[in-house]
Amino acid sequence: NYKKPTLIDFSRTGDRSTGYISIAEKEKLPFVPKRIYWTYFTPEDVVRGFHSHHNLEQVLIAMAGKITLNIETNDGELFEFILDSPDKGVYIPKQCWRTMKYSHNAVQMCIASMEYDESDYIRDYSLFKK
Ligand code: T46
Repeated sequence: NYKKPTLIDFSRTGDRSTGYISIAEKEKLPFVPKRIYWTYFTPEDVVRGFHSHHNLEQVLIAMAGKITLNIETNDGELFEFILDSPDKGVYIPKQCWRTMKYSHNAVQMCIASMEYDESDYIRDYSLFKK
C-alpha cells in the first residue's frame, strides 16, 4: 500500500498578541512516532539527505526558517516542498529519495516511525533506482 508525499496542515491556535500553538496529535500523523530528532545550523551551501529508507516514514517540520525539500518516489515521481511555517509538515513515505536545503536560521524537526537503524538507509542512488 504505497503512499505519496503530502503536506500536513497542523493548523495553529492563538493570535499575534498571544503567540501560537500547533499540535501533532495522532489524528494528524500517518504513524505512531518512535523517535524525534532535529537538525540546525546547516550552512546554506550544504545539501543534506541523499538517501532513501526501506521502511522508515517521517514527518518534517521547519520549526524556524525555511527548508526546501525535494523528494523522488520509488516510481520516479518528483516533489518539491517549501517549508517555511511551523504549522506545516511534510509526510515522507518509505522508499523515497530525499534532499534538503536550509536557510541559515532553519531548525528542522523530524518525527520518525522507527528507531534509528543504519541498515534501513539506502545511500546509493543507483541502488535506490533498482
Ligand atoms: C532523514 C533526514 C530528513 C544517528 O545516530 N541517529 C539518528 O537518529 C539520526 C537521524 C542520525 N544519526 C547519525 C547518522 C549519521 O552519522 O547522525 C549522522 C547524520 O545523519 P544523516 O547523514 O543521515 O543526516 P541527514 O540530515 O542527511 O538525514 C536525516 C536522517 O538521518 C534521515 O533519516 O530522512 O534527516
